[in-house]
Amino acid sequence: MRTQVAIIGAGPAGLFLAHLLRAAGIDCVVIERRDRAYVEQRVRAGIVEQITVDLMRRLGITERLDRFGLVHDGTQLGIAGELFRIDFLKLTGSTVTVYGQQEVMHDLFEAAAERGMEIVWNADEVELHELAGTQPYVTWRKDGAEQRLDCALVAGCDGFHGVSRASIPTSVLQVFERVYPFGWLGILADVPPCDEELIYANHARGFALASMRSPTRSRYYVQVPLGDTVEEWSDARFWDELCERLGPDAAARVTTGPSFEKSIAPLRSFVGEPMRWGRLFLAGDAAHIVPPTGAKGMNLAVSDVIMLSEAMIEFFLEGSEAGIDGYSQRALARVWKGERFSWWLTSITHRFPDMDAFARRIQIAELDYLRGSEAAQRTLAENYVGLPLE
Ligand code: RFL
Ligand code: PHB
Repeated sequence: MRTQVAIIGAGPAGLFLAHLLRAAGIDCVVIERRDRAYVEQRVRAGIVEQITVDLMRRLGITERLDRFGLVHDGTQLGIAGELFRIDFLKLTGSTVTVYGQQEVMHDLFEAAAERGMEIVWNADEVELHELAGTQPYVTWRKDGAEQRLDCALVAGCDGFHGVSRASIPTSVLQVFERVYPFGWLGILADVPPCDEELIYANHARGFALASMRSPTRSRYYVQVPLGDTVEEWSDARFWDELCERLGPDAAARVTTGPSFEKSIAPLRSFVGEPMRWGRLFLAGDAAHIVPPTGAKGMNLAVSDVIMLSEAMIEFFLEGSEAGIDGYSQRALARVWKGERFSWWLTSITHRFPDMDAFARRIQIAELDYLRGSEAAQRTLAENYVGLPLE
C-alpha cells in the first residue's frame, strides 16, 4: 500500500488531521490499534474551545453539535464552599461548549465512513521505519498477516503511550515533566447537573469539579490520593465528599443517583520536544499531556493538527518545506501556554500533600484576588476559552 500521509492513531488528533488533509485533496491512511467502539466509548474530555467548534464547522460536521452542544458563557469557582463567577463572554467575547469527546469522535467517524476515508482498525505491533530518510514506511500485523504502508510523511497521533514518540532517538528527544501527587475520580450519572455552568471548587479536603454532558447527565470529579481505587469509593461516599467540597449552596442543588461510570485518572504535565523528527510529526497527547483542570487536552490536539495540516498542505501542494520545518516551534509556542495555564489552575485549586499553612493562605489569597479583580479574571478567561492560533 502507498499513501501520502500515514496517520498513527484514530483519536481526536488523528481523525481531525485525516479530515483536514482529505479536504485539501491529500491522501492518508489512519492506522489504529483498537476498534472503533473502544475509541468512541472512552469517557474523556467534556469541553471544546471555539477553535474546535470552528474546525468542526469548516469540516461540515456540526449537525449534532448544533443540536446538543451546550454553550457556556462563564464558569463558577469555589473557595471553601463560597462560589463566584467568571464571565467569559463579557471578558473575552468568546464562550466554550460542553460537548463530550465521545460525541466528537462519533461525528468524526460517521463523516469518515460517509466520505470513504481509510481507517485500519485492530492494527497490532505498529512500527515506524526509515523516519530519517525521505521514504518512510509503517508496518503492522492484522489478523496475523504483516502489512506495509509506504508514505511521504508520518503523523504520530497515537497518544501518550503510543509508538511514535518512542521512535525518536533519546539523544534527540527532550522531556519536561511534572507528576502530581493525586488523581481525579470521575463519575457519570443520569441526574440533572447542579448548576447551569461548571463549578471548579477549592476545598481544604481537596478539589472538586461539577460538570455535565447534557441537561440530564452529570459528570463530577473529586481529587483523590494516588493509590485510591474505585472499589474504595461507593456512590454514597462519592456524593458525600462531592457535596462537602462544593459547599452548601451547590450541594443543595446536587441530585444524587447511581453512577454508571467510575474511574480514576492520574494527573500529569508532560512535553516532549521537538515535535518533529525527520519525516515524523507528533500531535496531541503523543507529544504533550496536561492535567485536565484547564480542559485543554483535546483542544491542544486540535490546534496541533490545524498547524500540522497547514504545513503538510504547503509541502504537498506547493513543494515547500518551510511549513514542516517550522511546525514544531509553532505548535510548541501554543502548547507551552496551555501547559502553563493547566499547571497554574491545578496549583491554585488542589490540595497538595506537602502544603503547609503558608501555602494554603497563598492559595486562598490567589482565589480571593481572582474574585475581586477583573484583570485577573480576564487572564483566566482568555486562557480558558482558548488562546488564538498564531
Ligand atoms: P488519544 O485520544 O489518546 O488517541 C490516541 C489513539 O492512538 C491509539 N494508539 C495506537 N494506534 C496505533 N498504534 C499504536 N501503537 C497505538 N497506541 C495508541 C489509541 O488507541 C488512541 O485511539 O490522543 P489524541 O488524539 O492526542 O487526543 C487527546 C485527547 O484524547 C486528550 O487530550 C483529552 O481526552 C484530555 N482531556 C480533556 N481534554 C479537553 O480538551 N477538555 C476536557 O474537558 C478534557 N477532560 C481529558 C479530560 C482527559 C481525561 N483523562 C481520562 C485522561 C478528562 C479526563 C478525565
Ligand atoms: C469534563 O466534563 O469531563 C471536564 C470538564 C472540565 C474539565 C475537565 C473535564 O476541566
